[in-house]
Amino acid sequence: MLSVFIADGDHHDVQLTDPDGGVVIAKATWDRGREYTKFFQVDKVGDYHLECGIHRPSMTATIMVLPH
Ligand SMILES: [Cu+2]
Repeated sequence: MLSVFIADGDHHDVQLTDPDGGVVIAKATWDRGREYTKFFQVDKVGDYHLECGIHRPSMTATIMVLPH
């Protein structure tokens, strides 16, 4: 589960991709003052990238998926 509260910046175009660049959470606009909760499943080990298309490269996050 990914839970994000948008504290700053009016709009963000956010997308989550898997280690091969495949889309896990489709690009959507997230707005200030709202909380977004997304559920997703991982089927690959590696780095998943959360990125805002408006504010990259500074507004990014990496979710590391480790082997079980
Ligand atoms: Cu942004």
